[in-house]
Amino acid sequence: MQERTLFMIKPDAVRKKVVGKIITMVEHDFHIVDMKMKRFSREEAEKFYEVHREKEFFEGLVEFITSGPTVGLLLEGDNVVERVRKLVGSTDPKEAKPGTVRFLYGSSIRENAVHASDSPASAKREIAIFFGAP
Ligand code: 3AN
Repeated sequence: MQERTLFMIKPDAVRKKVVGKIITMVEHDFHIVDMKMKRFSREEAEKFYEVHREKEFFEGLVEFITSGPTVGLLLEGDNVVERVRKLVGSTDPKEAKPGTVRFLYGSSIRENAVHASDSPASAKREIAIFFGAP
């Protein structure tokens, strides 16, 4: 089934200057429909991560994601949500499989280089926050 997902390069990876390398990995396997650089406001970041609002890492996560620009890629394809999550790898880069983006470019659980939507419903919500409602 054709799906859409949000793939986002986080501020740590932008600071490391690995945006091009990461986009090359994504482009090899996926169709990029739209792409944009964006610095989140605090309000947008809190909305984006609202499912984590009660977690102890929420404040640090919001501070990190607003600390510099991100790059968002809107991807489309069959089963794209699950397939992109495989390319991204585990939340903790130390547990990520070799060859995944987080294995290659993640530094810590918080600064883990990239984000990808975890379901078609999250994708719809996150795409609206990142690219604006269609
Ligand atoms: P994923 O991005 O792998 O789906 P989630 O949705 O559990 O992970 O968490 C969202 C983001 O919150 C992660 N990408 C990571 O940056 C941050 N995060 C998750 N767990 C922790 C933690 N224990 N400490 C700090 N940050 C965390």
